[in-house]
Amino acid sequence: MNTLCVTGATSGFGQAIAEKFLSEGWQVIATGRRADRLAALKSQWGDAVHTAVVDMRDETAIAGFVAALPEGFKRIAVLVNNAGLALGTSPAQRAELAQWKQMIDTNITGLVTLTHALLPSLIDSKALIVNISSIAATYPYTGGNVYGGTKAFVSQFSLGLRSDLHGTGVRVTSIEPGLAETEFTLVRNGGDQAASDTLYKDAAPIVGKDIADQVWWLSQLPPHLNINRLEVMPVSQSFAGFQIHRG
Ligand code: NDP
Ligand code: 8X3
Repeated sequence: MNTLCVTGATSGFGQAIAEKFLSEGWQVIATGRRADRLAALKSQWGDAVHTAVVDMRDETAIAGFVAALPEGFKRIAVLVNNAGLALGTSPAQRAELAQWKQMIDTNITGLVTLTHALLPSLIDSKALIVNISSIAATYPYTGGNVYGGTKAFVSQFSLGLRSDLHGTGVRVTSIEPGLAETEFTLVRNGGDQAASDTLYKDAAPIVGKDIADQVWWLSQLPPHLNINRLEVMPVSQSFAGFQIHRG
């Protein structure tokens, strides 16, 4: 049976990706910090899912998680590095350093730590690695500062991995979504549900299922094809101009 490993499977994209692959008959390794959400997934899907509480900022926890993968879940066909977050919307000069560090520790350090630990086995299984980046990797916006920087890293690291893994059969894709209604904005704004609702209101944003369907499509491509990056926006979202300060 094919196995998917997805980080940050307790909500949003990660949960939708886990559920999509489970519903298609795959085995899934699902991680996150919230044990109750992982327990709910486990109780619904039983032996098809292996859950593990892993804080992506904790290198020891990541190593322990990889070492403790059950025998039947060791051969991973698709790794989705999804766990991540944005914190704050303030411009750099008013941002909190602790929030910047948490984004870097999660979105960059955690992602590369897990990838590094799994790489020998991913090469062995000629796996597909999907890294969840963002449109913020390419398009700057006020208040996006470090979050955008972490996602630029994810996109560039994905291309670098492709280069390094040349000839191994491993495929690497970065998905770069735009406006998507998950718990992302709730987290970014410290639990402010009204701020989240306002952002997505009447915008027909991307939802978790949309990205899960893209990951599924990637997993079903013939093994000679690699999608390097996949930039996805809702139709309601497009581009604005540069800002000019006068005087
Ligand atoms: P959610 O907040 O709904 O999901 C984020 C997931 O990441 C949760 O499962 C959360 O689990 C997990 N996570 C966060 N921090 C940690 C940590 N320290 N250790 C382990 N897991 C962690 O948001 P999304 O589904 O939207 O976000 C998923 C990815 O998509 C992120 O990388 C985000 O940057 C990216 N993205 C989101 C977009 C959007 O507009 N929604 C657009 C583009 C990209 P838990 O809290 O249980 O640990
Ligand atoms: C999330 C998309 O535009 O809020 O990565 O940065 S955006």
